[in-house]
Amino acid sequence: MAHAIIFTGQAPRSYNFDDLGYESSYYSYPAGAYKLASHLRGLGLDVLVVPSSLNFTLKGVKRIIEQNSKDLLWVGISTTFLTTASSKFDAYRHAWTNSDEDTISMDVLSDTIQDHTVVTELVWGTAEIWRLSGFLESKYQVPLLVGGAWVTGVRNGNLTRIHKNCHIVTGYAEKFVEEFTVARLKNQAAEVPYIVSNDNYDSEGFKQSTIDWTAKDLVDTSAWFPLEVARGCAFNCAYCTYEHKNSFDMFKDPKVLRDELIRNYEVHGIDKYYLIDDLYNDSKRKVRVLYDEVWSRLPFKVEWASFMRLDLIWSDPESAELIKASGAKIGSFGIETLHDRAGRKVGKGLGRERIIKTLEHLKKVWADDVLVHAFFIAGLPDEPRESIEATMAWTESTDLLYSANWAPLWITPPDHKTFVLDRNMNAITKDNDKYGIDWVDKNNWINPQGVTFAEVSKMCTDFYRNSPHGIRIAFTDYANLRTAGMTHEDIVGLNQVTDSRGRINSFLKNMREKIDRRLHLALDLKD
Ligand code: B12
Ligand code: SF4
Repeated sequence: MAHAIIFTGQAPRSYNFDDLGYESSYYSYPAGAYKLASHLRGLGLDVLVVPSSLNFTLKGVKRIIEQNSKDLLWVGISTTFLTTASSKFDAYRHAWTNSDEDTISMDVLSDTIQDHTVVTELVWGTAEIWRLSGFLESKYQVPLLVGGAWVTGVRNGNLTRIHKNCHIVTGYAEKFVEEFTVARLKNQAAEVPYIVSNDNYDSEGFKQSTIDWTAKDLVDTSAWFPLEVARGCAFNCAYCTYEHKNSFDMFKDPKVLRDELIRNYEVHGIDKYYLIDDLYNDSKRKVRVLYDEVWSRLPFKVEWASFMRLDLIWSDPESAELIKASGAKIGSFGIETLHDRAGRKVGKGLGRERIIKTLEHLKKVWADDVLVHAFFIAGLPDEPRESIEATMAWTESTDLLYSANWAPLWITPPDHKTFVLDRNMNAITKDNDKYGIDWVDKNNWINPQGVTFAEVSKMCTDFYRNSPHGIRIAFTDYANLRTAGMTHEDIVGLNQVTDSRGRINSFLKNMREKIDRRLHLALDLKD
């Protein structure tokens, strides 16, 4: 039985714009669905979260619902990572609807892997959501709730039709699902609109909240788990599309966090995490409070991976030592550019000289114990093509970085503005004139330096294709590789071996087996 069933998962994602490593992301446990489940379980309700959902056909989805349909009040889909940039959905969607099997093979799913950079669609799109809504209405008289980052940022989830039995829920949703579920339990469900704009960003509630894993969540302690540490980011970068930037002091109560870590360890043996925190080191105080009151006071050792910001290491050099002592194994830093003027213009004003000095400081303090991964953006206003090329070459050759990712600058095209919400557009999108942006055609911008989106997209793709090592490991990729069985030293060593792709692939075979095992366990879940 279950009062609610939430389907979640992650769409295929490549490390490298080829097929390398796409399986690894399927095995994650996306935080959003488990967070809602914990919240409802705290009220005594029974919630089933189904991971790796894209691997189930319609038949498999119906089987899981049927087995757990006693007391069912609603079914949900968590869209946070169910998007992909692919244009090749046909084989997948045909198999999803028509297959006699419960699961979809990894090979069919891998065809939906992103083949360009513009994400516009959910893998379970209008037709699949419509079909599921109709099925739930006729068979169980329960609604389908579609929530998560995609529908929060994109008007109506970019779905062309919304079934009357489907409600799109935007924003953080703990409070909404509580009220909705309790009302349905008491048979009091009032009229709920198709689109629930659910903006109750409840900072006090968040600070006291946890994700409490249960056996039903198919916890595999070889995996790295999400740990929500903070919500929101204190900065306001001009290229950023995240709706909760400019929010301060949003990290969890240290005692609550410490108790959560201890419970996870004592009950399940979980000791490896990727932090759900847009910026772990966004204040001096936070790094110290979390070290003093959480990490240094655990009776066991924890390892973690997170986003971080380099200018805050510059202004607080001592924090590097504290972050290492807290358990960090890799930090992903948004450096974006080494071009001083371009950096200043978008809110990354550290500048080339200080960036290099700070990286040297990290090299000294962290050595190979904590890896430095960096994100770069190609095509920032004010940066000439030659400067982008020189920095790309530098990212290949420097030993100050373990790995680097390059992405083209994203500016929402004019004809996407009908479906992207205002708060999810970055400052450059909102004021093309201020940044000197023109549109060559509907998907291709040109900046004052004559650099175009098409050109930088190709530069980024070539960067991946031509890389001698072919690995681009950001903090969650690191977590995935550790889940696949690689040690920290194996990952450090990838930069020294000639066939790093082959080496990664040999470990990713383990991932396929893990996914298969978990799919079968999920298919059999019932009370
Ligand atoms: C961690 C993270 C990653 C990790 C994922 C690791 C993992 N498996 O968990 C990595 C680095 C791999 C990643 C990749 C990408 N990410 Co990311 N990522 C995040 C980040 C920082 C945290 C996500 C998270 O777990 N949040 C915490 C949970 C609790 O929040 P939540 O999922 O939103 O859930 C709440 C609500 O949405 C709602 N809700 C969620 N599910 C449901 C279901 C129902 C039924 C209901 C009612 C409500 C509901 O209730 C929840 C609790 O309040 C967010 C930014 C952020 N702070 O949220 C970006 C974010 C989700 N990522 C984003 C993007 C764009 C991407 C990429 C596409 C980037 C790229 N171009 O490659 C890829 C996705 C590729 C793919 N298909 O998987 C965007 C999504 C924008 C959008 N509109 O969809 C975000 C929001 C950042 C941004 N720019 O604004 N990401
Ligand atoms: S890019 Fe990162 S640091 Fe800048 S506002 Fe967005 S989340 Fe914050």
